[in-house]
Amino acid sequence: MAEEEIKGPKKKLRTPEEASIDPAAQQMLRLADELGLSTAFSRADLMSACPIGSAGLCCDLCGMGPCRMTKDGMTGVCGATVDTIQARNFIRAVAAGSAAHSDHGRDMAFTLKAVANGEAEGYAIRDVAKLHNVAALYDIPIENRTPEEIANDLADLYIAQFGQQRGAIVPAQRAPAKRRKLWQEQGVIPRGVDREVVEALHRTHMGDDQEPTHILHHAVRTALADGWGGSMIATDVSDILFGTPAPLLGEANLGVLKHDMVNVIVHGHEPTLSQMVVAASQDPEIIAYAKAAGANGINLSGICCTANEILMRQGIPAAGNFLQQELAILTGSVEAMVVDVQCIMQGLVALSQNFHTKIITTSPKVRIKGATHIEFDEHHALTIAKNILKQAIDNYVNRGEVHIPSFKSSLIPGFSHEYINYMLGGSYRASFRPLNDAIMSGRIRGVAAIVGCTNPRVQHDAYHGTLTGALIRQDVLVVETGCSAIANAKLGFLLGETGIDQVGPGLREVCETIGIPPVLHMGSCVDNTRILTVLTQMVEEGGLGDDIDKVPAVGIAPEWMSEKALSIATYCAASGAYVIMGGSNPVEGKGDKIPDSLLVSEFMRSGWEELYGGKLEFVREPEEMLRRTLEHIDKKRAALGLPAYDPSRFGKSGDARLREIEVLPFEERQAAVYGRRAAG
Ligand code: XCC
Ligand code: SF4
Repeated sequence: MAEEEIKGPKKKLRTPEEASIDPAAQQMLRLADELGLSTAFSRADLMSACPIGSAGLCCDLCGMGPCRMTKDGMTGVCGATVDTIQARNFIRAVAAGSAAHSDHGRDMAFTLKAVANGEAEGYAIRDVAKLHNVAALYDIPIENRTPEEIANDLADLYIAQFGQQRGAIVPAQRAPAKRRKLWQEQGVIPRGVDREVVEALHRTHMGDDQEPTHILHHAVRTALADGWGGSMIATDVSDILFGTPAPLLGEANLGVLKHDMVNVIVHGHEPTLSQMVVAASQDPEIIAYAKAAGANGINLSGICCTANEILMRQGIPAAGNFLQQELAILTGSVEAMVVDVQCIMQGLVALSQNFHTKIITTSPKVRIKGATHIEFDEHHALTIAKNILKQAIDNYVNRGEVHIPSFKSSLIPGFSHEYINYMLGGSYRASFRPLNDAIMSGRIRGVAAIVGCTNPRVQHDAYHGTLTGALIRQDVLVVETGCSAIANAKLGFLLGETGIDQVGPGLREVCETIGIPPVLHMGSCVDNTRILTVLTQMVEEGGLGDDIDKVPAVGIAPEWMSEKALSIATYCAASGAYVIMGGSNPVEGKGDKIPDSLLVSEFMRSGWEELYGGKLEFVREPEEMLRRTLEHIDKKRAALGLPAYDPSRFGKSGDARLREIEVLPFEERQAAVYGRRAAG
């Protein structure tokens, strides 16, 4: 076959401006073009997504196939129908996502166990208060016990959640009472994390579960094992070991890379490794080693959720989000990119061969051909982290031409649910009351969580930015996690002062009063569980209904790409949230050609809404995502009997009033401030 036949007609490449709205990314994409190097952006242009597979219409679950459903009434060789195939593909993705998050949680729990028993070099229990709070949730005794004793019990309890066979995973107790009852009735409370994932795989083996709604029922259970299980455990333990995040100043974008220092990027997800690399980079011996190599020290930064983990705890800058991993290498300034698990592109290694950058894999689960492997082990973490950094320093002499974009933005990350609680009421009256009141009065119209990945099939960062900008203008408080948070950090939304003029009048009053940005960075993707906790606390505070599905809130992953995102979407919907996913649609209906292909997506919308009060929709256009978000928020407000959203009622106090007064003639200004004309 001629090459042309394999590749098909020549595809059109997007310009850097079409590919990303980020000027730093655009600059690196121009460089890639000049150097003739490929990135995920150009590869996405050349590789059009398979229209059958991307809509979930291809089944490759057995050797009689793969079977591709392209016409109405078609079935696979085994007789499987379109809707069965779509549901099976979907639950498999959810299972993989749930497995990934939960395995991360498992590793965290094992690290906690090792720390409790003095077997983990370099780690300590940083946040004893959080340890006490979490232990108390499960009646683990606290009085007269050392943190290590308590942590040991908590670690045992958490480790047991993965292999538990019967009963209910314990973190699910933390959901609102009404929600737990509903899950109980539906039979979706996970028994054990691993059990649900294994069952999802078993059910989708050839010749098993073939009723789409029955398959989706288990997809819910598998996803809940992630959100109220593995991910929640990951967040809890990360906070206990490394500290619960609180606001601090950070920076984001490729401009954080330095010309005169050894640049080391940590990329992936688990904070166990990255936190230790942070510690090692501050070690005098390592700094001296870097100086001896002619560098001004070590400059650490992060990519993907690892970036979020160390950004919100130590203020270590984020070099970028998912689609910037290759762009960082293109700068020519990165001595080592240290990766652990998830969202690591194999393309990194091929690209790095054009530069001096060393790709170092560290997880026993992840190797990439051509990368250097230095296996991480939490028992000797500090030694290993130092070894990794020394390799990076040794590589500094090999640096060639460097192109570091100058773009970077400041941000304030670190809004854990504990901090949100505290900031609203102070140490003595910490509560969600002020937030609930602001929503009830209409100052804040509602809450939107904009989360998830970036995807080269849509313009990088564009949907995150457009939606966030539009929502805060309409007085919707935005909370952020994952790569979306980094996108909005780069756009300057995560800073109090910047963009405050682009905020609706009511939300602006709240932000000015409390001193917060209109967009709150709540962490990495496992930290979407912090959003579950915030929603639960809002419910428990009162005034916004008795369950999560009553709260005027929406979750959006406008540029999603990973299976983890599908798991998150599913557990949020089952927790009562309205979830909108952009980009591609793995259960896309081809109603004109295959009417049955609408059944699965319709069930996720109306079926789940009936059962759980939450629903999942795939929407391609950001304008439509925005419209549905506002419509949903207003509908929920009305159902609670809250006043309809009316921005004209707010914005007359605080800084806005000050700005009005500032321009008045002196005497009127005095009158406005003191309520009378100045004497004399
Ligand atoms: Fe990966 Fe978590 Fe997606 Fe970013 S947002 S591309 S999953 S790093 Ni989670
Ligand atoms: Fe085809 Fe059925 Fe095998 Fe799937 S399980 S590949 S539909 S024969």
